[in-house]
Amino acid sequence: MDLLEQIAVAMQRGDSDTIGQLLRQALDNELAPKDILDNGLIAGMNVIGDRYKKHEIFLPEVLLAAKAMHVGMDILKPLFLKDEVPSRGRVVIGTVQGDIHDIGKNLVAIMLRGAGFEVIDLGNDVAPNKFIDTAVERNAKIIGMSALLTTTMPVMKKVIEQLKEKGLNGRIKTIIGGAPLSGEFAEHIGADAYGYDSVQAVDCIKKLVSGS
Ligand code: B1M
Repeated sequence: MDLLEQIAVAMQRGDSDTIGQLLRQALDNELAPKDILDNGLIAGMNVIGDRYKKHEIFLPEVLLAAKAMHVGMDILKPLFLKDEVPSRGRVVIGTVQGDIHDIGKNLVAIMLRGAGFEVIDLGNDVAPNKFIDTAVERNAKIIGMSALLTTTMPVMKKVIEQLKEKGLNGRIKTIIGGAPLSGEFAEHIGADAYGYDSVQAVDCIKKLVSGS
């Protein structure tokens, strides 16, 4: 089994100690941080998601995997931030109301900071008006929303409707992302962009900011 596979397996076991050891070993072996993230940590988490769906594992195992993911992200985070450049603009980001899944949102925030954006992270379970009030107060041009539950996806629509009601759509652009979402859903609710993953999210936000 290669190192990335070992990382994915340790993720599935929720074994934070082994994750720490394997990640340091992978970095010593000069594996790319993005490769470790995608093909180690996220690959392992995807298996957890599938097994949870099939009722082969239960919430405690998912929680352990989430903890291991945080340990891994803490190790990789400085490596994504090292190329920091002067601010490209301000982004308000959060996981929508009713939803506490924040691993993907945190990854997007890390990548955005690494690409030179100033990120105001509102955390999870964020009410629609909190996104808008913060963006207005802090003069942010972008609101980024994450949702992992199908039941919380409609909250994104509420934010976009409230922006329209306040005459702010156009001035403040929106991007949405999260496992159950799609470009079609983004179009349906009138979001300005949809990010499939953290890398695509950064590309989309660069385009939104530059107006292209
Ligand atoms: Co829960 N959970 N969970 N969970 N969980 C899912 C989402 C689920 C699909 C599992 C399953 O059934 N297979 C399912 C949702 C089903 C549905 O809605 N149809 C589910 C459920 C049901 C629940 C609970 C309701 C369980 C319960 O209590 N009975 C509960 C909900 C609590 C709540 O939110 N109110 C719950 C709780 C939890 C934990 C707390 C245990 C934990 C979260 C810990 C945390 O986030 N701090 C957890 C986890 C870990 C998962 C799975 C297994 C993994 C999610 C994850 O972190 N993936 C998940 C299964 C799955 O998604 N397949 C599942 C890794 C992460 C890197 O990917 O978040 O998709 P992701 O982010 C990606 C992209 O989506 C994108 O970029 C990221 C990087 O590539 N992206 C964006 C994300 N946000 C973006 C924003 C952007 C752009 C791109 O622009 C702004």
